[in-house]
Amino acid sequence: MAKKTFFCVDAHTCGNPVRVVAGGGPTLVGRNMSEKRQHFLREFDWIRKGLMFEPRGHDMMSGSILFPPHDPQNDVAILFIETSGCLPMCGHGTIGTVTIAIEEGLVSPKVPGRIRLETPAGLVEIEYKQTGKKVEWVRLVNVKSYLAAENLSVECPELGEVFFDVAYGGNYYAIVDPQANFSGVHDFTASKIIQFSQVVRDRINAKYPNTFVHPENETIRDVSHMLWTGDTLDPSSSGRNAVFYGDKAIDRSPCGTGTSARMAQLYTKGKLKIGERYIHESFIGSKFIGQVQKETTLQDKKAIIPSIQGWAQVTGYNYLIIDDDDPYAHGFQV
Ligand code: PYC
Repeated sequence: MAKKTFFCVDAHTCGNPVRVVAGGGPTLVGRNMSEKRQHFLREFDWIRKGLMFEPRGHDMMSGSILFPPHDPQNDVAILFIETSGCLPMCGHGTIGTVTIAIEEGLVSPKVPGRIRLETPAGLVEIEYKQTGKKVEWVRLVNVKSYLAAENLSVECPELGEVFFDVAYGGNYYAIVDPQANFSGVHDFTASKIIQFSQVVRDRINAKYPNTFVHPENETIRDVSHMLWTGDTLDPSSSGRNAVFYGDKAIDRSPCGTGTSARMAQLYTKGKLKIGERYIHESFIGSKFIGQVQKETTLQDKKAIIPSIQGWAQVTGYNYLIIDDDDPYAHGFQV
């Protein structure tokens, strides 16, 4: 019989959960966070399942584990854990983790107000504003993001032929804009979007195998997320989305990697300029401020460096137990 205890600090970023494992995490082997992510998936995925799925978590649960940096110039390294797996990069997870790490004293940045964060997808540079104990906002400069494909289609029950673009912002997103058979997220419930997304994402990956592979890291591959767009709730916002991830989740935040992918798509199509702010609304109406920092290249592809700004709120402390005697030690999904 084995019983493992994890000390977790919980928060939400603009409504979406973030659970940072501050005690009880594993020791991982690897020269960088991409290699450590592979080690975690091989040997420690039970920790993710136990802490993210019911009965300790839920469909939207998402979190992280912090590690020492591999390059002494950097402050900290991160592994993202989620119901969907271990993401290469997670924007809302970064904003929530930085808020927790600073407010709870888990990280001491070399330069106050700035953090150099090693993620499995690459280095992410962060700025944050702290007043007293409270972190008011976090802005991250994300990994290179690019439009990978335009105007592809698959068939979806009820909707018929659905057209989409694919863009990378730390994960690969199929972006579905309003079109003949889809009027926009404003006309659909979250459960309808989940129902469509489950089928559409499977069909995309079956129809376009080995197509969406990161040019510099082949462990990052395939469409993992769907981003459906539509009319904003607040007329001053630039766009609204419903981002589907895992098997049943709609992001409650505007989604950092999704906003990065969206800005890469719009920039490449000439619909967004360098320096222009992109206020992105989530399905529940919470907002991130996105911006295209500059144009760059990713091998032979036109790419952007996006930044994302948002806020998070700590919600509690949790000692969670994963006991081998518990039939649901490693979680379940219904
Ligand atoms: O903010 O990048 C993000 C994210 C990915 C999945 C859920 N949120």
